[in-house]
Amino acid sequence: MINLTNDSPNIAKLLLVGSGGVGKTSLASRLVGDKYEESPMTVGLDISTCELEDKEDGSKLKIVTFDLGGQERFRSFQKDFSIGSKICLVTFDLSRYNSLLELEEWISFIDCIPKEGRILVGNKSDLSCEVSDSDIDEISKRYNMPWLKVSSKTGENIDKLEGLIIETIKSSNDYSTRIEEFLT
Ligand SMILES: Nc1nc2c(ncn2[C@@H]2O[C@H](COP(=O)(O)OP(=O)(O)OP(=O)(O)O)[C@@H](O)[C@H]2O)c(=O)[nH]1
Ligand SMILES: [Mg+2]
Repeated sequence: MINLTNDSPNIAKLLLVGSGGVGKTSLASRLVGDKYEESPMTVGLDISTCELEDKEDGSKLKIVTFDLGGQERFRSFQKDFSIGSKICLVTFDLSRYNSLLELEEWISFIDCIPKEGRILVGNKSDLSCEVSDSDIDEISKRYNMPWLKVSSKTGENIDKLEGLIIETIKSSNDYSTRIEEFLT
């Protein structure tokens, strides 16, 4: 286990993947600035940074979010940006069943990310759900990912997601990556 101190230089790269419109950029805004605002479709990639606090010991963890545009036409150059991530939010839209099925493709895409660093996130829990808990459970078991239902709009379960992100990163043996390595 890694002991994170308040002046820890450690940075974790967090990748957000999932189909277009599932709410990845909205989720990143919640994590980064605890806010919800309409954002245009992501053209390829958005990068932002934030600090998450470990509620257990008060230590801070710097996170660089790599939010990939969900549209197919960006896929050819996005692969390089996913390299070096130790954690990935595999995101779908709870109000759109197809977005869960489309995760197959995204899971192949993130084959370079350690299996223990993947979290399945169902977004838009404030809307009426097309996806049942047993549907999510099936995917979760198939790919061995923990799962959470959240709403970027209302903020529901975002604190739980932050806790899970910190826990996942802290239990990884090698999560520190120099920022220059992200951008090469
Ligand atoms: N009701 C509701 N709407 C949401 C939520 N999160 C995002 N949205 C809406 O869903 C739409 C798409 O959100 P984005 O965050 O842009 O989706 P994205 O996954 O980043 O889309 P791409 O950049 O095209 O891949 C926007 O109109 C958001 O306002 C949520 O939790 N609840
Ligand atoms: Mg986006």
